[in-house]
Amino acid sequence: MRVTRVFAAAFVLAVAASEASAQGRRAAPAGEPVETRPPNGRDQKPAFPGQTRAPQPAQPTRLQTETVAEGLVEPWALEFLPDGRMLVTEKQGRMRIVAANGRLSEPVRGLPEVVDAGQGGLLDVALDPDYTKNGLIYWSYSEPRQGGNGTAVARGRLLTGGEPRVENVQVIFRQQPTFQSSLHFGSRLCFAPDGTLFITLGERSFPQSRVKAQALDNTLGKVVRIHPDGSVPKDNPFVGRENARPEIWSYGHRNIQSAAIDSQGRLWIVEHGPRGGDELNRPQAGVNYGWPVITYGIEYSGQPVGEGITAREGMEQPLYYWDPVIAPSGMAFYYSDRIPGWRGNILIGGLISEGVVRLVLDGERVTAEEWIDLGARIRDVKVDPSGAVHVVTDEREGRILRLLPARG
Ligand SMILES: [Ca+2]
Ligand SMILES: [Ca+2]
Repeated sequence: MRVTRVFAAAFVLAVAASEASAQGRRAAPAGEPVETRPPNGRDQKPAFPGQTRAPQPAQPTRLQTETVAEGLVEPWALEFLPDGRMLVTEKQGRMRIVAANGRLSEPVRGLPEVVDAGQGGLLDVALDPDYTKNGLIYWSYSEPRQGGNGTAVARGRLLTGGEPRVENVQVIFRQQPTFQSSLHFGSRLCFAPDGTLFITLGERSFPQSRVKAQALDNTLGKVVRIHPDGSVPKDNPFVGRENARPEIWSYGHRNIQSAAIDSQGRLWIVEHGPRGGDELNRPQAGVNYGWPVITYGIEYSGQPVGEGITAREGMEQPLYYWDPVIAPSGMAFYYSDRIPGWRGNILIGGLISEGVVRLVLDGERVTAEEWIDLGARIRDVKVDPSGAVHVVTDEREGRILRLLPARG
């Protein structure tokens, strides 16, 4: 035990040399929005004041960045185990346990095969709310199937002594229908305080699949809510409705790769928009979030999406949107005082934006937006119990970085 501690201390000294400072990107002065480029949807107007381009905070956050671990291949998701180690997925299909000193375990054995293509692979991971008692973990992945592939969620008991492995693996959810696509799998996993599991999904991107986000007979472009064993909660909004999948919670989504539960137990998501049109939403039971009928932004081709409209009766407006996009990844709420002024903020990993996007909230309104520039595509964001922010970088030689207030 003593030897381990000494080794850990030596490692921290070693990483100290690679510390770099990070701070809010200041393309524009304080009080102005960080985004200064013109929107892609040139003629589009927000539905209410403050729906996009909130001002930057008066003072930029000054942080220091440390490298906690290296050598991960395209890491996708990070979760803390109760003992301080980290569970990390690698998109190509591996899961590893990362010790506090940065040492990587062998890949966890017993995971099912994944389709490692495009956006597909081994994706999110989550711990059971009773993990300390039952050892259960849950993971999402693109599942190879007859005629194509689809997002699936499995669970199993994680054994971390010796060579790590999962046992009693059970698939608890399969997105339907199967589709041949390497795009828009979603898929974050979030446990609500009532013990139900939210799964956020994509619509597989193609014109013939994305329209299914508006239909209730499938699980493309949906948020789904199930019990941990895969059964459907009786109070889901479409239980008992004809031609509707009972596991659906909300619909009309594009590709949700960002999700977190707030201190009141509510689910928040950020979904990837088209060219322009990333959206912050707080999905509520049975509500239609509009894709692909209404959206901000335009097609990658430059054409309007559908009729090119941003609002329609019966379709919910995003709480906030970005045009141009940030390309959201993982997301976390910050409930600590360790980084002053951040309590209650949303932190969103940015792929294109290469850092962390921080949103200050007043209720459901975004009142300020700051970009923490990290110079690398960020794939997940997690806060450890001490209030240190951890991110994984979306790289062939991926890293875990730790963000703390700058010294001095
Ligand atoms: Ca996760
Ligand atoms: Ca929407």
